[in-house]
Amino acid sequence: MSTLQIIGRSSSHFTRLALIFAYELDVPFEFRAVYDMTQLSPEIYAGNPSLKLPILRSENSVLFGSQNVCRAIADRAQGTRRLVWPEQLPDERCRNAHELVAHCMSAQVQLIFGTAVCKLPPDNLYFIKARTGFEASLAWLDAHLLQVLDAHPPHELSYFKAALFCLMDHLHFRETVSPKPYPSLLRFAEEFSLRPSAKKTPYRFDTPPTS
Ligand SMILES: N[C@@H](CCC(=O)N[C@@H](CS)C(=O)NCC(=O)O)C(=O)O
Repeated sequence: MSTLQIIGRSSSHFTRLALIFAYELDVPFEFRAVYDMTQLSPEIYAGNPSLKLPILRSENSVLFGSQNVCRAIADRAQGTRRLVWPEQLPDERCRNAHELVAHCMSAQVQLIFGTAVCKLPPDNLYFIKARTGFEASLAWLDAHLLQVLDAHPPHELSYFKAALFCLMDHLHFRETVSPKPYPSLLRFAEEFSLRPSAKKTPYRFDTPPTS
């Protein structure tokens, strides 16, 4: 295999984060879609035993998880674009913000997989608690966003910002909690959506080729 492969779904916010890094850093790749997330065989997920996406596959390695994938893409980049990783964010507010974005992304998966895919009752405490924590985390992020953005060191691409964009845009694509009560987050996402990497990666459901 000569080309780097990103294995994921065009409808997935974790996958989009990897795709945005690849486009921003001009790293060539081939996209391989996983069509059915109810499958239980790790081979469907490029050998990822957690049965999760995305995965980055090259000739001699397989990497699991969006942050690993983004870092490996950055390692292959030729250019000199300045990046900011979570550990380079300078204070506790920023670190909490990163944690809450990661939490919200996982809560979004929990709600979609539990209620939309598996048709479990949304009024179960398991989902009510997930939704409550999700909304409170978004409210916290909305209240602190400007300070977190201001605290970023100079950069062209921030993992935190790319992840927050993928999360916020996903709330329009798959309804779990409403994005409307969070004006700062909405404004931020609208601005990020103008980047070519965001325009190239709109959420959509992949359809298997017909033979
Ligand atoms: N920690 C992982 C989480 C990945 C994740 O939850 N991906 C979702 C797709 S957006 C998934 O695989 N969902 C299927 C499931 O939870 O069964 C990462 O950062 O990549």
